[in-house]
Amino acid sequence: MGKSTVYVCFSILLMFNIYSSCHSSSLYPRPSETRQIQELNGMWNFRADFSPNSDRGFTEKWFRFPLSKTGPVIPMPVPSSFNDITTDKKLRDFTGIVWYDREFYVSPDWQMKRVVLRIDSAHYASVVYVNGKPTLEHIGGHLPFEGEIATFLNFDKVNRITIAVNNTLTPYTLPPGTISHHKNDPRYPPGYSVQVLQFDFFNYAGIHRQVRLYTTPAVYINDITVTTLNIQETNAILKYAVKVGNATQGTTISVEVVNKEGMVLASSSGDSGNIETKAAHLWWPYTMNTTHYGYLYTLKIRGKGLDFPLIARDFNMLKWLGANCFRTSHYPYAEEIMDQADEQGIVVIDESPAVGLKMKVNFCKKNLEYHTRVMTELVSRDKNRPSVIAWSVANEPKSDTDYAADYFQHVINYTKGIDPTRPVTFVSSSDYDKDQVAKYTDFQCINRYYGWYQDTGHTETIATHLSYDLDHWYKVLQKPIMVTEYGADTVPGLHAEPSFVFTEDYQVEFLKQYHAVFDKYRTRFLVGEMVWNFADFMTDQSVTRVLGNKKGILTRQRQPKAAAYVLQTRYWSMINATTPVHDEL
Ligand code: GCB
Repeated sequence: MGKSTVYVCFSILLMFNIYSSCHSSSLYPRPSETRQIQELNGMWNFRADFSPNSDRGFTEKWFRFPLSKTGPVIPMPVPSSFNDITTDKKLRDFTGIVWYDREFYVSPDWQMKRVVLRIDSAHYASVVYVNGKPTLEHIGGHLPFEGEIATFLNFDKVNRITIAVNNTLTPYTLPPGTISHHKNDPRYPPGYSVQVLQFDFFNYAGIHRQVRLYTTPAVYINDITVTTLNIQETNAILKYAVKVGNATQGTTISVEVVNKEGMVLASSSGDSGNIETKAAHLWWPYTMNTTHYGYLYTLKIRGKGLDFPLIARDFNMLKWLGANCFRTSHYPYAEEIMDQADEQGIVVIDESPAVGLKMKVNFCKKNLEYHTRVMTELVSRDKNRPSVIAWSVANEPKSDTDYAADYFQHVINYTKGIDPTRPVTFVSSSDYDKDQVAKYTDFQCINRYYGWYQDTGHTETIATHLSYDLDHWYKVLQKPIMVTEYGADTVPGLHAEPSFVFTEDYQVEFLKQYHAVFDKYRTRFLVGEMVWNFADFMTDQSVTRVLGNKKGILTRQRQPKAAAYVLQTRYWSMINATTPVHDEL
């Protein structure tokens, strides 16, 4: 009997009985005169459900009691991915449902307030119980969700929160995956099945980001949207819209524009309108000012398993390199990372988790609906961020098909509809003459691996390939183009002269070939270059990956390989030079 690949039969959505319940959240919790925050981060109790269909927890209703009463538990930090915490291989590679719980108290003062539970990200689908009662459900691993929980809380005794998280990826999840079953195959252990991924990073899972309670008054601000209508020197006209929850007839809304020092610059009233303000400063990347043009350069950083020291280190390294942009490949990053991009002047192309849409079934109607819902969640989370200059709806889908064209025409137009102020793109790995989706984007991103996956070892072919490619893409599209990936796997410390694949010398030579071509095109229609990758990262096990993807210019510990110095010299010389004009745009 051979290997068979079938779609996961215990669909996560069925198992959790979640079809439509989704409480997306747009305003990040911030303490104020009227809002208090209580963190639920820290060590939780944890157990993976290793039963054959990973459904014992639900059939035995583990959420009714403390997890420690229904079986063994281990301590698990929240936020984190559970995979790399223990030395248990079975847990690292686990596919199915894991359970978390912990106890907490809330102040009796909160009894009169709205209490909201917010989970910034749990991968992939979650059901949340408070004191044994189902409270929240969410599908999707990279965006926040929240809900009111006051009615479930005890104010005079301890509370328990239990969260079940299923990391199974199916053809109907974003990103999609399949489960390969080898049931009744004597060459495999009984019941053997394995998660098959359609993308190139480890499917880290668990409660990745912060879990918090916060309070609001009974009448509260639910959402705010701010767009800049016009700016003349330092006079700006801002358009705003405020959504109020539980508004009553007597509810009034006052709006103030406040600068960083807390000084009120302008004010208005009403739930929407325009405000004119003086002393406005346009947000610029730290590498640019008004005399510079928008050429962007750089890379991807890590977005899973929220880690403040790592975030700080990454932004230090971005600035050390002189990089001014990143794409959130291939899923939305933590809000704390986005805050740093806003604060520190780093441009972001904000990408959805739609990576690896390769099979026809991934483009079905159900997925299309879900994909637009994810875009809504992403846009509502990040719409007010000055650093976000564009939305990327997907990375490397099968864009050379008519079904992808129909699907993405819809997703791209939908995204433009919910945010008419920003360009929308997707990242293509197709050829210029085969791609059927690029015609719908505002600018086009392409990933290219000449001298690596193609003509491996032959850096002398890079210049001709790349020039040919860029010329033809531009001829067809007549719009700005960005190379969002180019790179070579490099094991730190490996050297060979003349260069050889996987050595630091090869990565340096390889990148220099690309840069020579970019320099010819960046005064024309090429609007950005992003090396793949900022740092090495973990992937599934495969014969092409040596403990992960090694295309980082930094190691996974964020130390430079030789190529990092090549990029540092390049980026800083661009910062210090008079910036090119895009003649053809
Ligand atoms: C790609 C993918 C990225 C991979 C990269 C590689 O085209 O977008 O996720 O990691 O290639 O190194 O193969």
